[in-house]
Amino acid sequence: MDRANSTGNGIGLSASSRGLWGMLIMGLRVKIGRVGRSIQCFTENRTDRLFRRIWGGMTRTGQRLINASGDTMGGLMTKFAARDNNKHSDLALDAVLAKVREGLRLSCEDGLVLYETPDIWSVLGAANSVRRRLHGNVAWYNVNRHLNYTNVCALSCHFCAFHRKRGDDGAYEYTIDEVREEAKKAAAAGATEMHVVGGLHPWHPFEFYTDMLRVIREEAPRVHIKAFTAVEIVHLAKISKRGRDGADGIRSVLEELRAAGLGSLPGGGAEVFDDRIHDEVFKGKIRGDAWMDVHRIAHELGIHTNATMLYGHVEGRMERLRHMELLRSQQDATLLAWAGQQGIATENSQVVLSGPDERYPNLRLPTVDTCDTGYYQTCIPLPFIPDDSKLERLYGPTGLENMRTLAIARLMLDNIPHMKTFWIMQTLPASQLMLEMGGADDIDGTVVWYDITKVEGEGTHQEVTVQDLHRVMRESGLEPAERDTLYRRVTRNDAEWSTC
Ligand code: V47
Repeated sequence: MDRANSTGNGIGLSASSRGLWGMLIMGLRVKIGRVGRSIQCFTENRTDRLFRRIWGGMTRTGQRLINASGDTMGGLMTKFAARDNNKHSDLALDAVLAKVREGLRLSCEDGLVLYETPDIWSVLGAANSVRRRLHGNVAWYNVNRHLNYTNVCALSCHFCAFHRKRGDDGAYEYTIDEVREEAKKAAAAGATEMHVVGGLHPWHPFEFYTDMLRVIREEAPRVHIKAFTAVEIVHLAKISKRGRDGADGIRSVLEELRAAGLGSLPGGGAEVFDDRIHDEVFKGKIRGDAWMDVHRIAHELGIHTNATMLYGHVEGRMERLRHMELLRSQQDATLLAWAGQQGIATENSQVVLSGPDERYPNLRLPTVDTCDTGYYQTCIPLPFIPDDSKLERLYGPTGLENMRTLAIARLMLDNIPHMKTFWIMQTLPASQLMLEMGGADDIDGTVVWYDITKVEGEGTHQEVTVQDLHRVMRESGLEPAERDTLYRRVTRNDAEWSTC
């Protein structure tokens, strides 16, 4: 790999942006330059003018936008949320918003009402009120590094612009020594997490993967290794001749990886749990049931995992909702015993964590210290980016659809503690809105290199600084809180960090 040196200290800000404001307000797919430029926009009059036009009198004091009554954007949304209890512009929302208020589980049909209502503000307001029940004013971020160790892949999924065959233009493979160097850099930059995923390399032996984990562990012993999607885990079972052993094979692969340094599993590779979509755009990949099996086994072993949903390609909204429903019912089963210990009522074996405060006599949310099993910590809705893929003819979702989908995921996934926006795919300005008013409580992360997707015309160096993230959150009236991979608060003292 020949990459420019990066200290990872985060001076640069070079990711690109799909024009947020245009997309958000008009629902059009408009692309404007870089995140750098977009962030800069926040400090420029142009944005202030735009805000004033949109928000009727919002203005800037220091870093925050306020209206004449001193409301921040977040404050206004909280008012919207309160208002939507009684006054919203679509009567079809009545029953659904009442359920949210009372902490009752939403059905897929409810989800469809939220998708179809023209009153997106009420959807956002409801998601924001749930996010505040769960996390108050806190917005989580982490200092991380992504390592995409190869783009050589045995599969050729239609939605994916990342994969190459060996020898193709742009194909790359990290050596173990290069992985070691990346781990050194991550530790030097104070990262608490390395997120390691790659293509299904046709020739790497199983030992390559355990060696990768070991060298990261050697060079960066404090850095949590979140590695390998469920798709890679199944691949590893195959190449280590455990593919025919079903759940036992997966279990022994996970145990071996854990012994070599694996800390948790990322949420990638889930796409949309639907066989029709699977056969159309990612045939060859494991199906949804196999993806969920890997996560179930990881949870049984006490390994925490995340979940994604790749939307905005050929799936419909109901298929997204069913995907959420499947994740939710798996999480019910996982958390049932823990909920019993906490005195949380579990009608029909459902574990709803997002209701009014009085429902939770002890802990509202599971933590690594209180829950014996692993569980889905966070969901990350991923908007499909068509550029350079075989599905380039598609437009991908608009800004409004992204806001709505994340908000609906927050409302539907009432038992997954966190809702994360991945700014690399959502853009940083859109992620700011999702944190402030759309139901997200978490953002990934400081990043540095990301190869799997990049917005048109951009390189793979995509980085924000901690200061950038703090600014984004504070401007929204939120309290930035650094976390580690397992959602423990991180405190820093110069170069040292610790969790509590
Ligand atoms: O698995 C691939 C998706 C995923 C495209 O667990 C695409 O904390 C959009 O899973 N357009 C990788 N998406 C990213 C991922 C992730 C990211 C951040 C945090 C976490 C976490 C997980 O990206 C892939 C695939 O689903 N993807 N191609 C595309 N063209």
